[in-house]
Amino acid sequence: MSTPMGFGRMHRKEDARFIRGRGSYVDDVNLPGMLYGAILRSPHAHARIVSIDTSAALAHPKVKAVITGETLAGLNLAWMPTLSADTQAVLATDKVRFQGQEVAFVVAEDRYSARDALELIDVEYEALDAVIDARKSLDEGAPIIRDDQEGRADNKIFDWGAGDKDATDAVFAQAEVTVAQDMLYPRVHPAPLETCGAVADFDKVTGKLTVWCPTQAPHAHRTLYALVAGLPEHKIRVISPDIGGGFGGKVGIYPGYVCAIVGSIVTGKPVKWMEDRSENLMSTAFARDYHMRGEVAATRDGRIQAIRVKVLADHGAFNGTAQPTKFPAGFFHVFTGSYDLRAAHCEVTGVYTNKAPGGVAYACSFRITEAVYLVERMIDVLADELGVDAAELRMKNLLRSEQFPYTSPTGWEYDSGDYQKTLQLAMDMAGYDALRREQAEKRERGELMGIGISFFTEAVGAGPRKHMDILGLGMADGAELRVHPTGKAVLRVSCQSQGQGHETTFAQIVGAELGISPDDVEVVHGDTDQTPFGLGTYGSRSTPVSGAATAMVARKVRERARQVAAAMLEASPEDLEWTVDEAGGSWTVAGTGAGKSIQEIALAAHSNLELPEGVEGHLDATCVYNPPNLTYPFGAYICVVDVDPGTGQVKVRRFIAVDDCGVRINPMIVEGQVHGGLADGVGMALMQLMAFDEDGNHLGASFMDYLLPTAMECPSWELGETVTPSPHHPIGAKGVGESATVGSPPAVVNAVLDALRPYGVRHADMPLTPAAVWRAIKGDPIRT
Ligand code: PCD
Repeated sequence: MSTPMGFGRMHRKEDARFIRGRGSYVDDVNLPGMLYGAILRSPHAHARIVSIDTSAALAHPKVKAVITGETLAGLNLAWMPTLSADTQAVLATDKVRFQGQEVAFVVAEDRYSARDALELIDVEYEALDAVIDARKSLDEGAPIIRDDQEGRADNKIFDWGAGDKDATDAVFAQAEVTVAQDMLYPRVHPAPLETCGAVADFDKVTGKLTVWCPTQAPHAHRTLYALVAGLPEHKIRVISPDIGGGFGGKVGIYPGYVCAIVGSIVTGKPVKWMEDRSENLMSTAFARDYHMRGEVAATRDGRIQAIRVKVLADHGAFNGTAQPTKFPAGFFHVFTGSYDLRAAHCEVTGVYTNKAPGGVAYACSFRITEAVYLVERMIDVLADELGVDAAELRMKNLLRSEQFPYTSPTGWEYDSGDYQKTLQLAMDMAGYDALRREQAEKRERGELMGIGISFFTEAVGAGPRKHMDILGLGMADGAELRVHPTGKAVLRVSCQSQGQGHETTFAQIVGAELGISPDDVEVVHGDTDQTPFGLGTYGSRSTPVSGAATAMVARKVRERARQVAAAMLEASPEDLEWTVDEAGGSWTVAGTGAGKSIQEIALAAHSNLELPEGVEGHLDATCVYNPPNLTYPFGAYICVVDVDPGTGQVKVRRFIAVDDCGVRINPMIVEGQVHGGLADGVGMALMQLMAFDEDGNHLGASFMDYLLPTAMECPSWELGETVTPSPHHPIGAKGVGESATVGSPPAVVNAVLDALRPYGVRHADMPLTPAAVWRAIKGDPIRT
């Protein structure tokens, strides 16, 4: 595959190392004299710590240090801030609040001795009643989980609402038809193949701390460490090496990272800590866990008028969800979906439970996945009530292209869209009418075939400084572009690839703007000493924010090149035109054909060419991009399933996904992103659940119990695209990394429930395992 000058399909530059097994992950970092850490975790979901005896562990010949909450309390590090302005115990001091919580940290000469020594630590616990079901967390007499917080008398974290309650209630009071449905978006886990870990190296001589860890947000980590530890930022270097998947689970700071740092400070040696699979599933950030009740008001002829939503959000023992602080429930605002509504209102109550903290945006811009699931299930519930086709109902109510930019009832401005076109394309690709006919014939024969649709709008690219921040840090991203004398370039960005292919697509953006080959652009990321400040990669924000910064910085370079070219051509800069052809980019004198290529200009910029007053040499530039708005990608998905009435087994036979993420930089990468997200969605809809027993024992701490989708469960995806550029993004691109994870679960669930229509089942909660489907067929759908 040849390398395009700018946008287009090209193989990923980073694959040269990945497919040869030459990637370098945190566990590949091995430093001289390095020690190994291991974490002792709580067996209880809720218990008071009576005493901790570490003497036997300390006596182990290979143990160098044992750190407890008490050690950390002495350093004022027993608690750390979370991304939502709560605190989280690094190592428990007073109580343990979920099974798997961090209690002590052993540092030893090797990994095995560190693990062995954990068994020598004697902790006396006094078990307490646990709150596992969020619906019981606010009951009178429920045990108080966060009694570390002064004056706390219950388990409520926040009440939040959006929209206009009175206007919405008024529409409901007059409505011809209303439907209501309770549903759970269950607790799931990002489960990246690479678990979390860190190598910390504190150099006593220089006072510099270097931390390697697979963080999605290296700069935010560094600032937090600086604030908490009181070290200046230039004495802290965070290096995020290659990452084996993040999916939102690697945004926050985990206790293990802090323990590795303290371990290095205490022992004077580098310390490595790597989680195992069970630790990852039990203690790092989970996602979702939203108990939702949706209501829709409509006219009898199928005009949707209003939506009303109540949510109980289970945030676990510490409120650690990564969210812009001004939006306590993240971006749940998009619960109004892609439809033309008169009024909308939602209320979200966040609560503590004795489960691992998180509420992380797993492949989801904050809480968009839950919102999209809710509204897309509700549309199907309404279609069922009205006895109309679900596609037709959507088509009738989708926003029309002339309504954009569109201000939603919750006050968000959708930048651009052409929704009917996208849904129509998906229906054409699916052969929708023929599928419905096939389904009707099969129903006659007692065969269960289902067709499920979802239409989603996301809000990605957080975010405009005036509206969004994380812990007070604004969400603008920097970019630096250095152009060598030969015209080869180095781009430095703050965002951090976890497999998305930034080294390729960001080079393509520079390539397109400067008319050079992406092969001639090196992308540097993931090292705070080498990159400008910015908030990192999550919520599909890299292309909308850092990608925009990249285009803008390249344009600055191009403008500098114009000044230099003018001096070279003895022309006035205004008379020069920028052109890009197969040979590359150049500034030429309008009408004359005389011109200089970007490479010639770069060389001249570093030469003794005399430049006019005020024109600097070199072409290097920097930029900070503050996005004016989020970008709003959207898509139409159609899923076809066959359900075995004898076993409840669901087979996803076809999946048609039409995505619109504006201009595509690298269509091949975009398709790869969509493939991954669709597989994720099939997993969540059919297989995945973080389950607990009533005492809070974790029932899914391995991949034997927590099921990941494989090629076996996935059909051959059928992808389509429409392109509606974002009007405010410099290259018209919108984010896409999470679209398919957001949009696919409702399509799969809608398809399964469509298959079960002959049994009169209106809703059943995910995951739709064979047992769950079987019970739904028997008239007893699982209500988790
Ligand atoms: N693109 C293009 N075009 C367009 C868009 C986009 O081309 N229009 C491309 C780019 O550039 C890149 C990708 O694609 O490369 C993606 O992008 P975005 O959308 O911007 O995103 P980002 O930011 O970069 O990323 C992030 C995401 C997320 S968020 C998630 S989850 C996931 C996804 O990403 N993760 C992951 N995907 C992925 N992949 C992989 N491989 N791995 C991972 O880990 Mo969160 O919030 O964190 O939850």
